[in-house]
Amino acid sequence: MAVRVVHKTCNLCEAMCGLRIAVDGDQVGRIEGDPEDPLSRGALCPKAIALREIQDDPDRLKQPLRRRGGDFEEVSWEEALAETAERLAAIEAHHGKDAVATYLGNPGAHSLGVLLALPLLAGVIDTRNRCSASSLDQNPKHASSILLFGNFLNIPIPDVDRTDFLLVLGANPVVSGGSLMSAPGMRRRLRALRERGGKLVVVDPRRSETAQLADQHLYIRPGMDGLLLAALVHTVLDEKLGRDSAAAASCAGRETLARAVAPLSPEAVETSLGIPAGRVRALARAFAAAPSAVCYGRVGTCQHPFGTLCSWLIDVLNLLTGNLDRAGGAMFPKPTADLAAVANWRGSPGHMSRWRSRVRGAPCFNGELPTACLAEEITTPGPGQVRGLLSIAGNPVLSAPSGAALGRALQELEFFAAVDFYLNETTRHAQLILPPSWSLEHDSYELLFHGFEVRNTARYSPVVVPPGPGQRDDFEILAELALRLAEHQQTRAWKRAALRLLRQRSLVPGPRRILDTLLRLGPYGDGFRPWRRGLRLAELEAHPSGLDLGPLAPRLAEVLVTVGKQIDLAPAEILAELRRLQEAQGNSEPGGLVLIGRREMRTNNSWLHNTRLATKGRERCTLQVHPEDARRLGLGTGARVRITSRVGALEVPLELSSDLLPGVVSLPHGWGHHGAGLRMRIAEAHPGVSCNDLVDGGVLEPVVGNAIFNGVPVELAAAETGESKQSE
Ligand SMILES: Nc1nc2c(c(=O)[nH]1)N[C@H]1C(S)=C(S)[C@@H](COP(=O)(O)OP(=O)(O)OC[C@H]3O[C@@H](n4cnc5c(=O)[nH]c(N)nc54)[C@H](O)[C@@H]3O)O[C@H]1N2
Ligand SMILES: Nc1nc2c(c(=O)[nH]1)N[C@H]1C(S)=C(S)[C@@H](COP(=O)(O)OP(=O)(O)OC[C@H]3O[C@@H](n4cnc5c(=O)[nH]c(N)nc54)[C@H](O)[C@@H]3O)O[C@H]1N2
Ligand code: SF4
Ligand SMILES: [Mo]
Repeated sequence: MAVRVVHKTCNLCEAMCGLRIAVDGDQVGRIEGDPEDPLSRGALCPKAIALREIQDDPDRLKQPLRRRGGDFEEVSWEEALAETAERLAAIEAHHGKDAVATYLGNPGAHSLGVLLALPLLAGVIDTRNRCSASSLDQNPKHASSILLFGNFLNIPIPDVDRTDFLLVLGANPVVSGGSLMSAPGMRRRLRALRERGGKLVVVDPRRSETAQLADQHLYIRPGMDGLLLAALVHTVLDEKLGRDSAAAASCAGRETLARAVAPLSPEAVETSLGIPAGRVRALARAFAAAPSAVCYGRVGTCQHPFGTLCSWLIDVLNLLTGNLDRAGGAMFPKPTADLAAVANWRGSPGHMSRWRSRVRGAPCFNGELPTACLAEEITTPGPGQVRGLLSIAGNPVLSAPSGAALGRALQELEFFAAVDFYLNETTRHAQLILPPSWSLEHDSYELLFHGFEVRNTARYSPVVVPPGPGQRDDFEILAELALRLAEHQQTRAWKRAALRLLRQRSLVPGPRRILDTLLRLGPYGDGFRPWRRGLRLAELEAHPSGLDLGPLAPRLAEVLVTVGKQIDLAPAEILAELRRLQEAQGNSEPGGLVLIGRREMRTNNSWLHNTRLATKGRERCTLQVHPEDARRLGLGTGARVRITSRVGALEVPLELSSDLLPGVVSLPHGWGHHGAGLRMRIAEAHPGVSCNDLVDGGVLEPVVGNAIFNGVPVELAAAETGESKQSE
């Protein structure tokens, strides 16, 4: 059979590289970057190969599994779906709505099927115990957008291709591919920035791969970014470095903000921050004076004790210097399917914490329970106790703080179903696993991430290889579950019958129809007016390399949905955080060792480890320690070290690295493939340890309840044994 080439957007990370995949029959062959993709222009990273490895992975589940004793048995889809709906409905009926929790993991945000089925599911699983990877990741960014612009999805994105000055805090886009800044080929883009005379400044406790490309790298002690950002904003206000702009004209509360940051001048914070005041002032002046500039912060400033404050100060620094909503600054993309507009239309543009968690009273931001609270909500008796869980595309046992404790809590659930194609550290605790087809086996569109890209583009991906017999995609599984749950909840016979008919006749529109509708109703669509030309799915299909919709253009006036279209520079939440920052500065103790994370090119959170790509060659799950610290502690090269935090202890191989700020050690997350009953043979042979067994889930960022993964106080000692060890 002739080899076909199928165009596909890589869905592994937010870079959304356009790929060309050679297919011979059902066999996936060569994978290369698509030079005609308007966003990625041929860029890709080594992880693209993993698409093929996962396609061919014999450990990937294709048939539902049901727990039987200590093992699993294959069951039919009918049995699996019927039982899942029945058990979840029974828990809800007996113990109330909040007794069922849900967890949505990161790949769900890349899955068209998951995203389109979520509103259906949310309609039937009406619980306060809804969790997701967002509270491990970007909720502080959403909070900043709610506070400033009124909608959690309108996030200003660095216009990296046109800026003259990029200030990066707590992100390593050269390796991560960029996040809330879809910008494939970041290395090339940053080189282009410097070639056109622009400047790159990186603030990071580690000389990261991005810092290595920078004009200036400022080392920062983890958790100190609030001080730096407040001092920058202070300097801009104090020295009147701001610039007029339409955005600045919409602001209220400037004087209150100036008063709130007054005690946080570069001079006042110098000792705690560890960066000379003169350098901070010089940075503020250079940033403000650049023809265009943009400050960008990601997980390093979100998984942070002051995550919301940092994210907000970053947006405000851009705003005050006239860099919000203008070319080369921070801009709002205009996606084909405008989910922010849909959220406005549905009356759900996002909200700050409206209630607190049952057990510890943590803030539940934007309708979600912090994932770090899930374990205690399962194990603590009382009204509202979680007894059932539906997890979709997530592996929180490895990805959430105090992951080992969550693993133990999952065993106490009355019922747990997971929609996932791996039998991993989380799903092994489920009673039922419902495996969806893999990304290459269904069509796709990055519904969410086109809203966060550095250029407006759109690319639809068709099926690359057909799914095997009986396989179902995420949408089919979740929509069916939603309908079955609705049937159980219905007390009227005729409504139950109507729902059954809908389900049995497959009358619910599928992802293609819904996507087409979203496109037609979106900013480039025909609005269903026959006399108008406009974007439809058919047009995307006619452009397999994607459509170029042009560079980002100003649209603040259009996206702003705050009262009176005003931007409040002094919201109560932020003023309180500035006071807390000031107090924390007074109490800051001179540091012992602290732990930070690390992402590496060949891994993606916890779930690419069952590939040769992620596991061949040198060991990646190592603890990096600065040579000075190692010498002081008497730890030699090649040694194994015991690392202890307040909540756990691990033994790991040591790797010396002078890229770290002394006093900071680094361990990647997503490893730790130990435990009975896993079905990931390659990962199990290269298990590593889970750094989240050291991260303390008891301490959360107070505004949105985000997890704090970095800056964990730890102690090191020579290991007692020769093997990587992890408590179960
Ligand atoms: N210490 C530390 N911990 C962290 C982080 C950190 O920086 N440091 N980062 C955090 C961040 S940013 C994130 S986003 C989270 C990620 O946390 P999670 O999303 O909970 O974890 P993942 O490892 O991404 O697991 C994804 C799961 O989805 C499954 N999957 C993959 N594709 C699909 C699909 O198409 N459909 C379905 N149904 N399932 C699929 C995989 O098999 C895997 O089990 O981790 C967080 N944890
Ligand atoms: N290869 C690979 N790519 C990925 C992923 C992956 O696991 N592997 N995960 C994907 C996901 S889910 C996400 S959310 C994105 C994240 O993408 P990024 O936000 O770029 O994430 P990281 O690469 O972890 O970069 C965070 C940086 O913050 C630094 N840091 C840690 N603590 C602090 C601090 O207190 N202050 C400052 N200023 N810096 C600090 C770290 O040293 C690190 O360099 O990456 C995505 N892409
Ligand atoms: S950077 Fe790598 S993982 Fe991310 S989309 Fe591109 S090819 Fe895929
Ligand atoms: Mo993430």
